[in-house]
Amino acid sequence: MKVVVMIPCLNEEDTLPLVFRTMPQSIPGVDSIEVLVINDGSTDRTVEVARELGVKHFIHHTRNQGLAYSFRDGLAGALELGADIIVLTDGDNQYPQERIPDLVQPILDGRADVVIADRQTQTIAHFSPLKKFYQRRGTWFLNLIAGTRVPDATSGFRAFSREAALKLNLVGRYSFGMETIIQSGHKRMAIDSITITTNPKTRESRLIKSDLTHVRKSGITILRGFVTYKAYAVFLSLGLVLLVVGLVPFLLYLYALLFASDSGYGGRHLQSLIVGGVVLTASFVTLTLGVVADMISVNRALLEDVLTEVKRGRVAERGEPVFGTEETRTE
Ligand SMILES: Nc1nc2c(ncn2[C@@H]2O[C@H](COP(=O)(O)OP(=O)(O)O)[C@@H](O)[C@H]2O)c(=O)[nH]1
Ligand SMILES: [Mg+2]
Repeated sequence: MKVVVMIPCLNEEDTLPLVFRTMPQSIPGVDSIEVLVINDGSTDRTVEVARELGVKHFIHHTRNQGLAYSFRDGLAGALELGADIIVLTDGDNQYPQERIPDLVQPILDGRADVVIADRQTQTIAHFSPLKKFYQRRGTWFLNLIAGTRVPDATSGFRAFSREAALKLNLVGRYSFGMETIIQSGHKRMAIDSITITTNPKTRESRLIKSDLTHVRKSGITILRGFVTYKAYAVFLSLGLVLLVVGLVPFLLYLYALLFASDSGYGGRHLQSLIVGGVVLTASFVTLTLGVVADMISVNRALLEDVLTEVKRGRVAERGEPVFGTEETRTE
């Protein structure tokens, strides 16, 4: 059983040594712990510092790619290293690395595919009341859409089973944290959480420039995830609403045409006919789009399956044990 701890780093020379100070040397039930640093175009001594700290595995981005791509590349890299469990932590020593054994335990026990640490944001002193509010509402909304019960949706202290890492296919450039939850929820992975206390702040968050931008971008991620996985439901409900709205004036016109004696072929209700016709057309287009979206989502599901198998094959080629050792495969 191998645990790979991945640390995406953008200029973390000062704080990386602190991260290693609390890194566990051994975990019961785990044979080896390896660290993978994703150097996201750092311009300081991050890489040298990491080497001095004994890091052997690196992924280098020649130019800054952002945290989402760093995470995506880190997952792929960790799989290639033969990880059974992949842990994500920050390079700014925000998270208590000494809790990694607790974080991976639900996966070791076979109870979870994904474990997300709950920072108990309502108790974090340096979070403003507004940030706490967004945090609570955002997490609530995300859970609603993803069908999950994650207490802290934006926490960056997480563990993934190999199977989860194989199945996650991330496309967004922002909020990979939320995107992973939406996908995990949709793919019916078991998500667990443990409560942690974060370390005192070492520096300002570089990711979250302003609360409002964060809310806007997270909102887009959530909506996009919803439309991606629930496209049919979105278009179908919209189409049905439009159908009902369009039918009312249309039927009014029909009624006038058929039964009102003075209407002159319903002439006085021509507006109803126009409005009804336009709305009914919109409804028809929306329903058709729903069918197309549904077909695209079938395609997406197939492509994702292929991608997962390609990744699995690549990991297997390396001579590492593929997920699904004999015992798990027969379960
Ligand atoms: N801000 C930022 N962090 C990055 C980037 N690429 C990798 N990281 C790393 O991602 C982690 C999270 O960044 P941080 O600023 O602490 O964000 P926060 O913890 O979500 O407030 C840190 O370890 C960074 O070094 C990037 O493009 N921008
Ligand atoms: Mg941080």
